[in-house]
Amino acid sequence: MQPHSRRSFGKKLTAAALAGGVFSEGAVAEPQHPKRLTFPEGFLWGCATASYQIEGAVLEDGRKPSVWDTFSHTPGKTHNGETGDVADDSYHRYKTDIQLMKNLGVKVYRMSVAWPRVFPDGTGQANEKGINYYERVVDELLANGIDPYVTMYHWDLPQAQQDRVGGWQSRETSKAFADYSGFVAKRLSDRVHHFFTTNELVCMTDLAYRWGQFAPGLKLAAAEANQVRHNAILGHGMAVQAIRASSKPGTLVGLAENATVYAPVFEDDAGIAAAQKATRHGNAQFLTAIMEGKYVESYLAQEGSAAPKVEAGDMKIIGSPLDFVGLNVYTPEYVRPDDSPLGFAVIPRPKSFPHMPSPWLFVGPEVLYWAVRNVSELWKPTTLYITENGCSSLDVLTADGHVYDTDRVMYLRNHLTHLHRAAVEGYPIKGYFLWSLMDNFEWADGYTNRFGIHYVDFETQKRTPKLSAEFYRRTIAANAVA
Ligand code: PNW
Repeated sequence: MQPHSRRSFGKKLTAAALAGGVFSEGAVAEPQHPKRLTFPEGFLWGCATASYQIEGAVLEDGRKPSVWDTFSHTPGKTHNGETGDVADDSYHRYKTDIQLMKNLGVKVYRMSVAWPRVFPDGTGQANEKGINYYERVVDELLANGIDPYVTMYHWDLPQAQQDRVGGWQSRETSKAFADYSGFVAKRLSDRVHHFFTTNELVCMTDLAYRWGQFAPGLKLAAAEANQVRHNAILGHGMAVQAIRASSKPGTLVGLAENATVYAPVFEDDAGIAAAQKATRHGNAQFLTAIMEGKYVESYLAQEGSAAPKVEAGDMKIIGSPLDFVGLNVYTPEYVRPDDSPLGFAVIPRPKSFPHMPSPWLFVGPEVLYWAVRNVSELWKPTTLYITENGCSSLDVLTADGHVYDTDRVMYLRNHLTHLHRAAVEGYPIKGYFLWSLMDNFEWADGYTNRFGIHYVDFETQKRTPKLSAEFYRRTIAANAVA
């Protein structure tokens, strides 16, 4: 290779970008890079989305409202009153969206099923047209060589279920969720081999029923909110059993959980032990209870008289063995060992800690390594997936029709570098689902915070691959950080 002056190198790059070279779909000469960060053979690269965030078509084919329809239509709940009424219109454009993935070379896709399409009233009569839609999506994915991984609950609870029994405030909802999940598994498990029960327990319980930020927007007291948490993990366990009971042999079940990730500020034995203690205690109400089939003492002591009421047999259901654990990973907490009874202290975040436009999305790429390592060492799951990772960015479509999201490329490269470390150290991490395939309805933030690697013009529904899509395409092609 000829040596370049800084200036001529810069010029060349710009010229290539303007000629479309950076985004070209044709063959790209891959540099032979002897020190590439190569992933284990067969590592699965995918993208993730969720029903209410992309589908739109909220009144079509028998779908009835979910709590998110009601919430987003309530003044003051979402940015500018934005809703998922249309979103990415993926209900009609799913074939286009599957082609976006085919162009990337992804082998797996994490999607969710909208409960109110399948059981518009939460329970009772199934809606054939609703389940038929997911059958069409699954068939189209398979025809394009993409394996669907299906989430049963990505927060679109049927409004009727909320109205009838108070949603997750009642164990009636845990039971209804299991029935719905069993039905979906029965209909799809001839073609879908991986199911996730719940997505992000803290968001579907605390954010929705305790802090009022997500649908249904309630602000319950601690004891009632802890019962919501309990009903949610019970629903997860019941769904695991229902899916197993009604699916074809070989169907695998897990969940997609955004457990709080604790990274040791210093990586020595004491720091690593502190991170594990923090992981177990800090996730006691969700992942720890699920992995251990019990509430750890420190959680029960902390909650005191507000601790959840547990019926006989609940913890066994909650602890139903899983085939894999999915982790949604965004942001770390830093810990150090100390002499307190818990044995660790969380270090307060300094004001200047860098974050992406979503104010909660602090950038600490080692989060991916510690997510995998802490969970692996504590509970020894046989298979882990990263079921979400990615970032928001203030993307701008330039006059030349491109989105130069070098900030997202930076974010992804650094996170994948740390995931690579976990993979080569032998932890059982088998795949990565990037959040998200395309810009979509970002819950209470509406359409402001874009998480996609494809830019979506929400007026025209045009999808444009961002620079990060090309980064991901190259990463997948090389099975190495691009
Ligand atoms: C996850 N927080 O949500 C969800 O699973 C996705 O649906 C979502 O679009 C994505 O991450 C990006 O936000 C979260 O406030 C929402 O800490 C909020 C938080 C975390 C995750």
